[in-house]
Amino acid sequence: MKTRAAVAFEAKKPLEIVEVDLDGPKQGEVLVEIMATGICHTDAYTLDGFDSEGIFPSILGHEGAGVVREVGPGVTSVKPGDHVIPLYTPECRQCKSCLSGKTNLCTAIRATQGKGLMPDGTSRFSYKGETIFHYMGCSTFSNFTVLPEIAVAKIREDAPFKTSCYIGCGVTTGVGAVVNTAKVEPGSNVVVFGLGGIGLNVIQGAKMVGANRIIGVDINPDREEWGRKFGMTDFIDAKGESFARGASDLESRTDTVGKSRQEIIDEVLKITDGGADYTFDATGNTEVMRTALECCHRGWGTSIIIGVAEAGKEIATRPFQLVTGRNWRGTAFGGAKGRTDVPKIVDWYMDGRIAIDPMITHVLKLEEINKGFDLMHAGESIRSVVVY
Ligand code: NAD
Ligand code: AHE
Ligand code: ZN
Repeated sequence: MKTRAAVAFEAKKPLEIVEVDLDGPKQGEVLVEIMATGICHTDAYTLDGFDSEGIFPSILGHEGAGVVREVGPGVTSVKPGDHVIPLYTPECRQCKSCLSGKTNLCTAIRATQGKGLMPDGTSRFSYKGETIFHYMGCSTFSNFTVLPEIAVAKIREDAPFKTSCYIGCGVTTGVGAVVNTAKVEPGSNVVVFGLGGIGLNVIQGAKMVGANRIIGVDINPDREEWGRKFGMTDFIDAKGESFARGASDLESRTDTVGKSRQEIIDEVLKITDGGADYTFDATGNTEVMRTALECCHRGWGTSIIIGVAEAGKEIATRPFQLVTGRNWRGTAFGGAKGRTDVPKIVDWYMDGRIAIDPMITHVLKLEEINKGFDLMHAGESIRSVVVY
């Protein structure tokens, strides 16, 4: 079949809207009509050439919601008409990782997924006879896409696509980092670095579990108002007055201007009487990751890395930070087991336990998708969503 898609033909070039060819679902696969997709910073990071797994030409997008239109042979868990959220972290319930009960990082199809291919080693997408690669196993920037059955979560039919697509990454990642990975206890002091599409969800997760002080840190002062809407109690303006509106991402990813790491650490230590119980990096900046670790309370504080760092970047700290009881951990997809946990998070949203609607700041047509990336880079959007 033919489908409209925004194709990333090359790194660092705008997406192009074209009609691509899509082969139907094979054994264990489903065809999904994507109704809406969010634009996550990880899509921008791959498009900008920072992803060591980035492959072009490809169809990006991994934060979608849609309807199953066709199933391939052997598919038993979903049927045409079911509403689903694609999962970049699948849940096969059979691999060593799934059976361990210790991780959400299902390994059943990770190797082919990282190469932009379906589990049988081929792509379903092509354009003028040339292969177009899948992305994160999802490719939600295509109106129709093919996914393995183990990479879709069936959700309730009354959940709106326009907002529930955000559960496909940002909401689950942020809230899940608090609930599943850190397991933040009521009364804890929490610091969140980066108050964007992910960080604001960390804040609302921390509020939901009854955290005490919830401190937000950002280089964009406009994010103070956003953080307070979702439960932030204190804000640290990391860049002070030197933040230039419209600064490029790369520029904003350095901390050479504005507050020093030590100044930020000192402020956190003062507010929390010695350090935070939990800190979260939602920036992808390795210097910020270090600051986040060093803001933790001696003896027990835990820092969770959510942000995805550019290829080649490494984290560093004095080993003494860990010797003296700080913990450094990371999380992918908020530690959520997709097929099991995503329908529950949709319920939390529909029951009003978590908010999504106010974070969808821009609704775009597929033809306007590049504007979504521009808004993100300019710090003007929280989440842009493309509605097909
Ligand atoms: P975003 O662009 O919406 O938000 C990033 C925020 O960080 C912005 O508010 C920006 O002003 C702020 N920021 C940038 N540099 C900073 C600095 N030096 N100090 C303080 N704040 C700074 O991005 P997002 O969609 O929220 O994604 C955030 C990060 O999380 C990205 O790296 C993304 O790739 C990653 N991510 C990881 C997972 C996962 O499963 N681990 C899932 C989704 C996204
Ligand atoms: N491809 C990158 C790593 C990218 C990465 O860490 N992705 C996160 C999800 S970000 C969603 O917005 C993730 O789930 N990682 C676990 C995994 O298996 O990919 C690189 O560095 O090569
Ligand atoms: Zn994402």
